[in-house]
Amino acid sequence: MSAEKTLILVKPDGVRRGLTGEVISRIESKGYSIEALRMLNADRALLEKHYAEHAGKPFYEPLVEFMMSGPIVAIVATGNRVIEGFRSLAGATDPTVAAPGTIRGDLARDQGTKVVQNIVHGSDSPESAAREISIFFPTN
Ligand code: IDP
Ligand code: MG
Repeated sequence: MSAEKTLILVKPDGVRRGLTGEVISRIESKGYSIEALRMLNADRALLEKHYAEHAGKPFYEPLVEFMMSGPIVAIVATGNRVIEGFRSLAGATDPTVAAPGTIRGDLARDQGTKVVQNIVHGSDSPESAAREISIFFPTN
């Protein structure tokens, strides 16, 4: 059976603050492999596809604007149960209450913005992972 894959994004706040290496280090230190990686400036069309499930929510437009505010780094990581494992490394969505020891708990906090700036994205299911990987790595 081939190893599971997930799509991880270092969001613009993470890239701006120089935390890309820290995020990659945590992924690799946990034992997952980096299979693909690219830095890009995501445009609205790409982000609207990626965040389609959130369309209509109050934080949707701020989220899309935030994700266009600077470069992001897209990563495909692999390993058994990597989807669940990376969500665990990332911590809770709200960085104020994300557990210390997690990426969001250690490295992010509430900035008083309309959208929560929390360093990383990680796919939440095998279906999301396949869909999101095909958006960011169309040839994979
Ligand atoms: P996740 O990134 O932990 O999977 P989602 O619910 O998928 O969280 O939300 C996507 C992103 O939208 C979050 O990472 C965060 O940046 C932002 N977000 C989610 N819920 C809220 C909210 O209630 N207020 C502000 N921003 C939010
Ligand atoms: Mg999500």
